[in-house]
Order: sequence, then structure tokens, then C-alpha cells
Amino acid sequence: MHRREFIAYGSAAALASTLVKTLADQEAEAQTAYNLELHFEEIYEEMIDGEVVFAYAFRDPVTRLIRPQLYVTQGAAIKIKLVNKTSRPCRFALTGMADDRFPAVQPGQQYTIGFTAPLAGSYLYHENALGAVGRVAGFHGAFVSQPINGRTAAGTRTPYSAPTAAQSALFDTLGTDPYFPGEKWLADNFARQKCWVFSEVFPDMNRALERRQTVTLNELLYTFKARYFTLNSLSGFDASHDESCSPIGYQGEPMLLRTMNAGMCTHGPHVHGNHVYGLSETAPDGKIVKCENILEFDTWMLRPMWRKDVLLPFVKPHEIPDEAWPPREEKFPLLYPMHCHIEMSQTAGGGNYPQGMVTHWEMLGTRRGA
Ligand SMILES: [Cu+2]
Repeated sequence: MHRREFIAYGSAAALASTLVKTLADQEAEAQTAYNLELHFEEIYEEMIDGEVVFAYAFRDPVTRLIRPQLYVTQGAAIKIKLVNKTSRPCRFALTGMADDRFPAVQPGQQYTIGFTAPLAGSYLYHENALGAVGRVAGFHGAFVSQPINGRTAAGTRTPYSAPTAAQSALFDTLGTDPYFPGEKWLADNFARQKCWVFSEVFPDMNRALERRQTVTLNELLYTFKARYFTLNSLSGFDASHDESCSPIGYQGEPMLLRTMNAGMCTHGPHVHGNHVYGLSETAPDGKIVKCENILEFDTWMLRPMWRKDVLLPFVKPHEIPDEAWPPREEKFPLLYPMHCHIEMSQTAGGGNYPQGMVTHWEMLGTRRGA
């Protein structure tokens, strides 16, 4: 039995205390079944320029959230009650599993699926009865599997089961080296991890679906012309300061970003201010690959259905000399953009730069409380 690790600081104390779990808690949780429920729904969604488009979405009937981010523990028994409220057969799918692992749910019907939570890492759940059509029309969401233990040999928490030597070296070094002042990555503090789910909206295709027309993947591959580019279903101004998108913290508070591409286009997330560290890759079969070699970069490629976890270290930005730190002329908070580096994705409705896939990350100050 491990001692309860209690993390409390500033205004996050109340939130953090509800999220802190001991290893024993997690082991118990892993043996518990998750009973989830998702509804396949048809919705109307407002785009950043005011256009309202027909779309598909998974909805959690309890929270009413669309495209909810699901967090489970590796090895746990997952049950998902699926209710199809649309007019077409819908099939739940999860990256890393066979496309037809689960049966299609007929319109107006419900069906409960069961599976074991996969290896710790970032996954996408989606709909695939018509290939990518349902997914791109909005049937997608982040599915996060967390490790039962996830500790390095030195006892540092990581987001992976049996972390590689390189992952261990990085997570062990956080908070212990002048280069990474501050804290370790805090596995139980949800303010230290975000899912960035990238996608696109192609209103013509959605309109055809609304009119009950048949849209095939083949057709889609040749006619797909996205007009909106989204991060967690938001674009531009809306995504820039949204809580689910914007990493915010003090120097020395490293944050895990689980980046995923649910769309049809390849994307290239790019951050200013800090480089990130690549932690995981996506294998051709959709499974998770834990990096054996950690690379530092500021732009990374996300092909459709790829997921790549990166660590945003929240270190002093390299372009600021030591002598000028902490900054005196430009005051905190320091705001840096994240934008997809593939330029088309920065637009909305055929123009409206930069109302596409963008957000900001924010460094509030030097050490918290300093
Ligand atoms: Cu830039």
C-alpha cells in the first residue's frame, strides 16, 4: 500500500484533491468495469463564421457532452451501451482494433459492446460503418488508456506501462535538472494533460448525409474539400482560449499533450515558445508505439488516425537569454500560439485567416507561488 500522495497548491487544491489516486486505487479501478454509454446523434453545429452545419456526434447522455473524451485504465473491462439515434446503421470502432470488431447498431436500436482496455496510450474511437464518412462527419472522440502503474525504475510516474529507457530518462529528469526546473509530470492532475483532437468539416458531405444520400469513401477521397478545421470541435478564436485546448501553467509544470487526427487531411501541429518531446507514435496497425528515442521538435506530422503524445516542458523559452529572465519588459503571462503548419487548415469557409486549427499556450510566471 502506497502512501496517499496529496498534491495541493494554490487554487487548484480543491480540484486536485478530488483527482488524486493512489496506486492501490488505480489497481482497484483497473479491475472494475467501466459502464459507459454513448449515443450516435445527428446534430447541428455552428462553425466559427456563423454557418450552421449538419453533423454527427457521439454524445454522453449524462453530461450531454458531444464527442466526450473517455479515460479508462489499462486492462479494465469496458462496457459501452451504444444507442443509435440516427437513420443509418452505425458501428463503434477503436484505433488498434479490427475495423469490424463490433457489430453495427441499426437505426433506433441499442447494443452493448465489451472489450478490455488496451495498452496505456492515446486512441481514437469513431464510427466506421461507411469507412471514414461517419468519422469525418463528426463521429469521433479521444479514448485514453492510463497505466495501472506507469512508474519508471526510479519510481517516477509516466503515462505508459513499462516506459522505455528514453521515456524513463525524460520523466526522471523533470524537476531535478536546471534545464527542467520545477516539478515532475503530475499523472493525477488533469490540468497537466490535454487531448488535442484535430479534424475537418466538409459541409457538402454533411448536407448529403442529412438528405439521406449515399456517400462512399471512394467518392470522398476524390471530392473531399474541407472548409473548417477544428481542434476539439472548435476553430480560430473559439479554440484559442478554450480550456480543453489551451495549455496553461507556470514554468516547471510539464504538460502532456495527446495529439490525434480524426480527419481526412494530414496535419502538422506546431508550437512556438518551447520545443516538445515526442513520447509515442502510431503503428501501421493503429497500436501504440512507445518511443525508444525521444526527439525534440516544434512541428510534428499527424496523418489521418495517427496519435502522437508529446510533452510540453514549460521551460524558459530558448529565445529569451538567461540575463533577461524573468522577463521585465514583456510581462507575464507569456502567450505562444500553436497552429497547424499546413496552411490551408488555418482558414475557415474558404478564407477568414486565422480561424482554423489554432490555440494558445500560456506561461503564467516563473515557479508557482514565487
Ligand atoms: Cu508559427
